[in-house]
Amino acid sequence: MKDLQIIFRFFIAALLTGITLLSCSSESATGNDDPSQKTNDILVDSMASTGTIALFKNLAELAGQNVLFGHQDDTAYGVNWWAQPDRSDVKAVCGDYPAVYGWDLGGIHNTKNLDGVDFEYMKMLIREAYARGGINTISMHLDNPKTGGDAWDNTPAVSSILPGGPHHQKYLSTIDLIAAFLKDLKSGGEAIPVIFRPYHEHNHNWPWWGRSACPVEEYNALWRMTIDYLTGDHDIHHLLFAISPQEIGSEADYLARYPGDNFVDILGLDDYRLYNKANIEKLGKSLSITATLAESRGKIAALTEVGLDQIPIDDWWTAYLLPAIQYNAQSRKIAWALVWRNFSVNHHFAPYPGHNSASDFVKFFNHPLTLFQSDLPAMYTGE
Ligand code: BMA
Repeated sequence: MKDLQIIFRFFIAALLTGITLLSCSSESATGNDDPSQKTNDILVDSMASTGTIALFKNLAELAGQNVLFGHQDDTAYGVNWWAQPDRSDVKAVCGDYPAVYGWDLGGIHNTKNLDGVDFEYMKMLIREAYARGGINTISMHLDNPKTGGDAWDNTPAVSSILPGGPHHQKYLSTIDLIAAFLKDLKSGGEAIPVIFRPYHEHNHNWPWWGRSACPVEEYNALWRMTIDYLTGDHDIHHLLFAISPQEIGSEADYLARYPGDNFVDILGLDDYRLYNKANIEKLGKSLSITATLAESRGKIAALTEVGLDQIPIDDWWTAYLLPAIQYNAQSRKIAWALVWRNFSVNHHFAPYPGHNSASDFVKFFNHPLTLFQSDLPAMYTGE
């Protein structure tokens, strides 16, 4: 066992050296002219904080051995409760918090996000999750910047917010609000590392940054502009950048809308097709494709969104989700799998006490592959 561990550590060290060498061969997206401020050669942000670099390396080390469980808005609310200290439906069912906590900055102009979570309260929950050693990931269902409609208003808008466009400055002021939120995520003066996942599901048609509303060049320009603005103008250095197309079928499919390796740290996948057994293979293959692409680029893969609304299948966790993740040696290399929010009895993706899938979820929790909050090693330290 010990020998195996030594061999494994050697393998990981070799992998990380490989990652460094691979990344050295290309300019970092946010490369700074002043080499003294450079902290790393492996991330999008060449000035990323020590904790952010450690988070990436620790996730890379865990991937392949374990899969972290994540849940959107886990501690903010659940089925039949709202904003209660330390409460979590996941914890109520299995005794532990998730390892990954998802949040969303849609509605950043208001005091509450699009789903009613107060932004100041969300900051507090992010700090609490970090204090427990958990991992925070942030998506953004931002309103359509041209029409003022919601994220699902797919009236073309991106060309109008790119440099030179009539809504460019106004859009940057929205990103200023995002930046202010991110800068406020501190613990003892140190910025809390966050996995930032903007403009998700961009190969589908529903959002204004989606396929029908914006050509690939515009999407890539939007992605790069946002990242450059946050890391450059705002000097924010505690982010890992995750991209997440939805339900892809091939490598070409995945890369059809992709801003480039210099702008992506984590290759995610969102997939909501796991409602029958035939689709276990579909998800397994998609994960395998995603993980293989990530591996060849020195990046991390993740199942950034997955789930079945209301989970009407009693053994969904161990007979659907686990087999999809364990489909092959590649698919199981994803670092985490995050299910969506628990809003109500009619809209939830994790079980709550008394739920028909609760006992199967406990089996999923006890499975050696899955990691929850208390299973996590220190994620923000290490060489
Ligand atoms: C969707 C639903 C919506 C919600 C949105 C953003 O999948 O849960 O109710 O507003 O995500 O969280």
